[in-house]
Amino acid sequence: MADTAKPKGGSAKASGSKRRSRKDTSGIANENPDVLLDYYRRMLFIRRFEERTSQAYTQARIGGYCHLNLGEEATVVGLMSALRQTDYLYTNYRDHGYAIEKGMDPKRVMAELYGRQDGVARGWGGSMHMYDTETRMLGGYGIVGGQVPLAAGAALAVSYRESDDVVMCQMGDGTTNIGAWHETLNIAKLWNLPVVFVVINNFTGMGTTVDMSSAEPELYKRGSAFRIEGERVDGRDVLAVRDAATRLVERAREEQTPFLLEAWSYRMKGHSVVDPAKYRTQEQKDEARAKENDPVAIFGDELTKAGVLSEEGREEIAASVKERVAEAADFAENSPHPDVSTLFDYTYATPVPNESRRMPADPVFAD
Ligand SMILES: Cc1ncc(C[n+]2csc(CCOP(=O)(O)OP(=O)(O)O)c2C)c(N)n1
Repeated sequence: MADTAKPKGGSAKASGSKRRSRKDTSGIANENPDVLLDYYRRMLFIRRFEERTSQAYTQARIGGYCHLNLGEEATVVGLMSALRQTDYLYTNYRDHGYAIEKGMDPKRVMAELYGRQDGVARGWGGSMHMYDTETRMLGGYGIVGGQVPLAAGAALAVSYRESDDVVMCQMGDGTTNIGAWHETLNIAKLWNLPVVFVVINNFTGMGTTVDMSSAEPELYKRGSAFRIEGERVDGRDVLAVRDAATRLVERAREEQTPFLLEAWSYRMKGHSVVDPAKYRTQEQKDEARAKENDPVAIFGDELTKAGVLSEEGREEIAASVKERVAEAADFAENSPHPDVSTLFDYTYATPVPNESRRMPADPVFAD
């Protein structure tokens, strides 16, 4: 069981981390510069996409619950770089970056956020329910832990069909205290299912810290009750996440058995767009937004220092990302609202009249 980075208990302090040293850019020197720039571009895209989402939400263009990947960009890009296109992905409601990274068109992801007809789920799912069978992003779940047994089910199907695909199941730290999490890990190991459970430890489930809620705050060890090997990685470091995830995904594929990866990073803002995070002290807020904890800034600076990214190149990437995000927002803005008559389509197996005056408990079908 590896411990490659070490947050102190459940607090937002991350001292003692054995992260790849930022002064040492030798790791970067061995990488293909185009790949590195691609990671940087993708991380910055998620950052700007989420900022735009937050803005659109405050302008009431987006409704419902809305959770952002701000501060988790390196984890999202690192994890998705470890998957093959045919591998499956399940996530919690903090899913926008994952949907884009798994291959969904950002324009259609934004349209989904706006609740419009061209959205990936025709505007009916919204922020928490990005879903697309083509790219094998199988959701986007609002119930904490809801995705965990489903991911095991998909892994059972994969193994039953003797395919060599792997299922990745993303979740937050709070999810590890949901009953279904324990049941699923048990059966996943018992039945040797090719699934990698990934816990994004941002130190809090809403406002409850890990050490307030987990008897074993070293979350990657929690699979040991089921003999599932775990690793912990610094989720601010895109290369470290990619390497750890690749290692476990490939082992799951080869050995046909589950693994557990914990990636820790800071949630830059509140739990959701509307949460002012009053439960955090000013010091904790500053720490969560500090430049040295910002995965996008860290990586950009590393690339600049290693001579991979010039100031000019940085500006160019920033401009093209800005343009693509604006395009996504324009696309969403111009997409029509779904027609009210389609409200119950795909909801029930049998036709249900869209009777807006029908009250709860009124019979669905008239005699
Ligand atoms: C079964 C269930 N209980 C409670 C909630 C309310 N709730 C929504 S998000 C959340 C916190 C989950 O935290 P975590 O798993 O750490 O994920 P994060 O938000 O940090 O990504 C809670 C309790 C819910 N959606 N589902």
